[in-house]
Amino acid sequence: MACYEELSESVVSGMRKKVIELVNELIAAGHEPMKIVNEGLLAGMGIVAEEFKNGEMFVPDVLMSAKCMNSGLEILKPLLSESDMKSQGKVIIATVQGDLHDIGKNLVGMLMESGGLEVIDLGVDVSPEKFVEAVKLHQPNILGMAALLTTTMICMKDTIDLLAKEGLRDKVKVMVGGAPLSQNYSDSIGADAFAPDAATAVTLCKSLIAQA
Ligand code: B1M
Repeated sequence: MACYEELSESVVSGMRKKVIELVNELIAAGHEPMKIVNEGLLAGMGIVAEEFKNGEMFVPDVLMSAKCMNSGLEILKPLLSESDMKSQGKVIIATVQGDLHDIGKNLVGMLMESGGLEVIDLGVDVSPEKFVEAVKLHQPNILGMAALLTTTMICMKDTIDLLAKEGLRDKVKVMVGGAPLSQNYSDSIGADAFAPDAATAVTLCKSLIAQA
């Protein structure tokens, strides 16, 4: 008989077939779909985020776990009520102009989705104008910018300045991240938060949304 612990362990281990099998077994046994999400899939991703932060798990394993979680969610989605599906907040995320690195940004986006946030990913090489246009269109709680090159970090400031020029700066919280960044740099460009890793990004997003 499948249990939540076995399901969360299978997410952590990246065993996609097992996750699908266990989710189906739990549904067939009459378990509440939202409980399967929270106590099985999300519990597993919580462990993944923590282990990744502590250097006990690496990028490919995290991606496998995220795939497992998504496969489980796909089965459960049609069974979840509208209120179950309500997102905890909306995040726009992208890599800044001139920068094509997206591995870290994708990881952050996946963990955010796993953590119950709605994520709109604009991709890579995104200009300040595109960011601002997207903020106007989607009205997110958080605008997340990633940069991996010292030469592209400055685009984050350009975007924040353009948000201010367009009267949008107080409408959205700005989070920045990427290997060359620091808390000092984030402060110097007027961002609201800097996350050194994906797990912290999720925690910070949620606390920024809760504070607003
Ligand atoms: Co590039 N590259 N690269 N590269 N590349 C770096 C960044 C570099 C440090 C390598 C080096 O020289 N040692 C260097 C930058 C030097 C600098 O600016 N000072 C560099 C360079 C120079 C270049 C090119 C210019 C090389 C060339 O063509 N001459 C070129 C630039 C292309 C461009 O962007 N215009 C280039 C190209 C590439 C590839 C295409 C080959 C490939 C990218 C593939 C891809 O992303 N799809 C690549 C890669 C893979 C790297 C390294 C090796 C790895 C980056 C990575 O994915 N790390 C990198 C060296 C390194 O970092 N050690 C390097 C793993 C990832 C999980 O970590 O992205 O830091 P990271 O994300 C973390 C955190 O930072 C944080 O959470 C993530 C998970 O914990 N985080 C956020 C990230 N985004 C966040 C957003 C948030 C919050 C947290 O909120 C919004």
